[in-house]
Amino acid sequence: MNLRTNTSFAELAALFQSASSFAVLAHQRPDGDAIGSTLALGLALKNLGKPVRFLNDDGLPANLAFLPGSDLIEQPAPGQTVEAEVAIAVDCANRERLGPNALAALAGTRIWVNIDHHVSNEGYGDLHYINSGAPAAGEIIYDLLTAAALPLTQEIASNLYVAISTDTGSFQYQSTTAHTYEIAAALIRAGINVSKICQDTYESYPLRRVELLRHLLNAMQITHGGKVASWALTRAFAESINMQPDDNEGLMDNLRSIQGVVVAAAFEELPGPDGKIRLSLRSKDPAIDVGAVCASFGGGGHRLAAGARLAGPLSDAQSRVFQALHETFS
Ligand SMILES: [Mn+2]
Repeated sequence: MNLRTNTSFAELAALFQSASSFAVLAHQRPDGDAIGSTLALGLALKNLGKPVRFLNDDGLPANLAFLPGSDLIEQPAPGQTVEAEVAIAVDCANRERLGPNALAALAGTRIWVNIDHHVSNEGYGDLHYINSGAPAAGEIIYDLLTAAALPLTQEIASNLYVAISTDTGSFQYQSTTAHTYEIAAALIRAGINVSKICQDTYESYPLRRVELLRHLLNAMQITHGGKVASWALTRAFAESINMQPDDNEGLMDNLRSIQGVVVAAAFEELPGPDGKIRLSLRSKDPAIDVGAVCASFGGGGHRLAAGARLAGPLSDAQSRVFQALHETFS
């Protein structure tokens, strides 16, 4: 719930012109939308001749290193200070998810701006622009850059294309609109190489990811009369293949692709002494609000895509979530 109203693109455009320096950052465990939006906005500000720092608390995931400008992403070290007059958070529903080192590094920042598309966004920051109808933060960044008359270079366009493509399941999810396709057309007109970008995004996976897919296909469970497909990834298996944090990104699409399945659920035993379980839920039916299910476990997200962290052990977390899904269906 946003307690205050959105700022305007005009006000943000004026801030971009008047401020002396910027930092752009996104949520921890960044995905294509987080990094693509960070880079697109940051590069546009850099092209104004302003000093820009590009931060992510978890750094750049290896699978996004093909993005133009990705070498600019810095992972702040504990205790590091980053000087910026304005910090702009993109694609991040709450302040904490920006990460402790990034937040500490930017503690001296004068103005915080929050640009996001998560319905659960708390409206943190001095100025915010939240559009929960946008399928990706990248779509808002495109609209903002256009409104601010900032040039859409090929580098910026490539980052926006990946941001939007990855958050829409390649322009397929329900949130995808005619406007989304119009933006894609504008990005193509800006000179991006779509087939190369798609190959870099969707056909350049490490073998570890295919090992995870094999595990998923062997371990998946179909429950709730065929409406729920779930996968539980154990720490033991993850360690046996030396799994990296982003290796399982998007793998649960294999669960949601099954005929009759309405909700896909992925459980992952996280590393660390507290034995937490990461839950990811995806719904194919707007009447089944997995955002609400995740919120009941202290998490959040969107109606059709959400997540939470639960106390372990794995089997307990599974039965609590299965019970909550059972109640959602009845
Ligand atoms: Mn996003």
